Amino acid sequence: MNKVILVTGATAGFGRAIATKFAANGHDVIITGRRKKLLDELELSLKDAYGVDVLALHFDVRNLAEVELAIGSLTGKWREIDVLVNNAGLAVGLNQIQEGVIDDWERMIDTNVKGLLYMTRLVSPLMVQRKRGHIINIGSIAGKEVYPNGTVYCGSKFAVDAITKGTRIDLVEHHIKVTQVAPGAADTEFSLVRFKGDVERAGDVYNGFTPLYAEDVAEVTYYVTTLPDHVNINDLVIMPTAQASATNLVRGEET
Ligand code: NDP
Ligand code: 8X3
Repeated sequence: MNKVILVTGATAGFGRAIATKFAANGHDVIITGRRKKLLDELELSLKDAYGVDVLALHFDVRNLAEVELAIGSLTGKWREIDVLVNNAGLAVGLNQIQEGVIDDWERMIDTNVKGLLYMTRLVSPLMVQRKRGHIINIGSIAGKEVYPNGTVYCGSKFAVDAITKGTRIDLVEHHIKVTQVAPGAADTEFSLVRFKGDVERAGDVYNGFTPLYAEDVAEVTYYVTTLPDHVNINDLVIMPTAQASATNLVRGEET
């Protein structure tokens, strides 16, 4: 049966790969993000390659009015969202707390925590009405372990961990699955964003080991939606083989 999947942050990285994976398996996708040109290109390429229906919604998850407008604009089958993937997120900066940049903190907390909450608040009632649905929050190993200079990013992802657990408790009586997918180091635009466009510094993050790729995360995100109705994966941590924990990464050998 084909489903309707809404993926936030589909213009790059995991979100783009997740939308592609679902479309490749015949599902209709709602793709969202701030970069309209990339969204429009993805819409065309998914329709063309897989013949599925694609709806591109251009908004910033930090802006409640924009989120309300976007979800409020859905009609017909697009309101019957089977899977919400709360993926939009970012790290900005890498500093000790006493030197932290307040604007960086606000971007992370507003996107990773409040944006995810806005989306969940607006989409979950549609699922409750239908007594079906699956919410997948993209957390991080940074939501399981704190690492140096990552206080606020880690704090935002610990919040995603807690919000995922609470959401599951709230929605269990409505037969709605809630899953967290928590990846380790993955080569996407993530580090370029964290280091504010510094290509060299971003590239160094992935030197000397084989990181996760967006397609790896898309694979497991898709997998958790393929299980029988009575089975839910609560929490899935996916790491590069070369990475044992947030701070324990073996470099020097490509695996
Ligand atoms: P990318 O930077 O490649 O992609 C991030 C996506 O989020 C983009 O599509 C971007 O779209 C979207 N986004 C960011 N801010 C907003 C916003 N305010 N409103 C709407 N969309 C937004 O990073 P990843 O794919 O790596 O990251 C995806 C998620 O995975 C994030 O939550 C991140 O924290 C998490 N993660 C990443 C890991 C990694 O190592 N890469 C590991 C673990 C978790 P646009 O700019 O067009 O708005
Ligand atoms: C993103 C990966 O290494 O910053 O969540 O935790 S890391």
